[in-house]
Amino acid sequence: MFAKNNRDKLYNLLPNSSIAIIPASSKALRNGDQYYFPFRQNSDFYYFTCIKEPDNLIVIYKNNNGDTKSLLFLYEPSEKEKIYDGYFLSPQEALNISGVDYVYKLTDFKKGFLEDLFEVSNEIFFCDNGAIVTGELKIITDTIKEKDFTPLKDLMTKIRLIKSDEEIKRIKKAIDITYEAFDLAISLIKNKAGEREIYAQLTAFYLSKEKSGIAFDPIVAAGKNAIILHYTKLLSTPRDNDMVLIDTGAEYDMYAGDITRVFPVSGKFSDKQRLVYEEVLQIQRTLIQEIKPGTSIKELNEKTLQLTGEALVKLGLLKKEEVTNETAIKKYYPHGLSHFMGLDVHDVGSKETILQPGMVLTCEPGLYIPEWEIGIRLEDDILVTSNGNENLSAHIPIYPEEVEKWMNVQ
Ligand SMILES: [Mn+2]
Repeated sequence: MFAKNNRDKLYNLLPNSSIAIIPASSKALRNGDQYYFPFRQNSDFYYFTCIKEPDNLIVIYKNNNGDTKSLLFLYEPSEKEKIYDGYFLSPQEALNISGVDYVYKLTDFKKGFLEDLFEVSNEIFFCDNGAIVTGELKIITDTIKEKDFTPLKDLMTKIRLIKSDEEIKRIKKAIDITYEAFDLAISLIKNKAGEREIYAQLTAFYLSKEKSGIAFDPIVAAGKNAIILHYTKLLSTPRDNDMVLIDTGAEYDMYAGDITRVFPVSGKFSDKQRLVYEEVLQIQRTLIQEIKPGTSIKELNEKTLQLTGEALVKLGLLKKEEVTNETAIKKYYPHGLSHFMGLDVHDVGSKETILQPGMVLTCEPGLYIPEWEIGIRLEDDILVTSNGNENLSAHIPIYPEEVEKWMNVQ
């Protein structure tokens, strides 16, 4: 069972006589009495419980003999909330979903027995991951923060970095849904849809699929808008000679996909577009091969800078003597190559993390050339394996002739 297996991973790392406290998120107020929708559970809390409802909390405990227990504290709705919002998990349902040892009411948290746990514990780990907490849950977390606690972050990172088969399955599913969304985007581009319509249709598509959602706000950028890395204005309509950059990902059962493709509106890249595209693609292909156990994102970044410098010289944008000039390169490539992905699209782990089998990261070089009004980024999702890697999004066309064919068969 997913949540139980994850708790076991934490049990293995917790010292004897310690407790770990992981709060869920609360709903985030948008304006007036309206909340941001859809609600998205805090990733760490979900990981240990499989519970997607807000305002709960889990305590994971290991005593001095190494015996372990998990205690879920469940939010109890008011009568008014029951009338307006209807569905809330019953203690039995919460027990079935999470497989924890005990379920209590959230309001029970302060009633003494936890104080006892604090007393017999040598160390309190608290998961302060920046999630929004309000009401009773905020009162509780504020109380914990007054105590002498160790952030759970380092243990959390260790555990979440290595994906289980189930997690990889979900990421693959998210990638497949994203692939379908690109099909939809192509048909919209061909029908002269604007950025906003493409964006709206992508998000609607993700939300319409079972167990699926939006991993992050899609980036849909036509022509020179693609130079803005996280373009969100969505005010343009692609012109016939433009390319459209789409950086998007579905979320499937809480796990993210994150893919970028670039499409020529006319169905055929111009010579100049193709020239830049081939350079980015070549860098991406080379760097994918470098992803394997033992290296790090930091090392991959260095290699990317080197190749990007060489590409820029080839394109005549940098002088030969600037080929290793980081500032000059960064003008056309101002971001990093990779980030880890999983429950969060930018998942736990750092540039210094040494890659190990089971880690999943993106590979996304790019070139952004304001003077040519061209922005290209190509992004795949890569699973590190014992003998190298597996490109989980290898089935989504990326070679220019494949992309042109993809656009022309639809
Ligand atoms: Mn990405």
